[in-house]
Amino acid sequence: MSDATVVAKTMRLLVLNGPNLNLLGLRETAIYGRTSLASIEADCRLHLDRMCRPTGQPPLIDAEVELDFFQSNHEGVLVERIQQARGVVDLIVINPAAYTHTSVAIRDALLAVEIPVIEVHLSNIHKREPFRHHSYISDIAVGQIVGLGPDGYRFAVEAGIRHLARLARE
Ligand code: CA2
Repeated sequence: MSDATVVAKTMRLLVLNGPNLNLLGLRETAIYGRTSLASIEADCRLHLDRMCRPTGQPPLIDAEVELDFFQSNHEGVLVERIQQARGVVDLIVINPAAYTHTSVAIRDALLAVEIPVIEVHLSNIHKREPFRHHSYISDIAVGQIVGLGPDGYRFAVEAGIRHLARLARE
């Protein structure tokens, strides 16, 4: 184990996905690509496994990581899932999809549970229509990852773990 190795308790991450992301890989592939949400989840799990158990080098983290993926097309269901996370989830990665640009309810729920948030978008919302430039989440998030396609989720999960590790060291 090297100095860079982080020793921490179990880290519990929740990856939330908003409306229509269940259609990923099936429709609008020119914008959102051909990768399904199930593949994105599998990729995140594989990446986590490599972070925890790399071959031939010390692990980046020496902790158990629990990863929960959840998608809903309904604002209230997402709000309830966020509320349930209070006290049992350490960090939320969220792609609120269209609710990014409309939902004060999701913003308020994230603020209420006091869980750090990383916002992720497949497309670069800042290069798209003006109505997508504003996010109700970005100013309450630890950070925002946009425009990197499915890889953005893997980066967000890794960034989340590094953020929790920094908090644990403080
Ligand atoms: O780029 C992103 O990740 C978005 O959050 C995707 C949302 C969009 O409203 C945001 O402005 C940016 C749309 C998700 C819709 O996903 C679909 C996937 C396949 C087919 C149709 C829609």
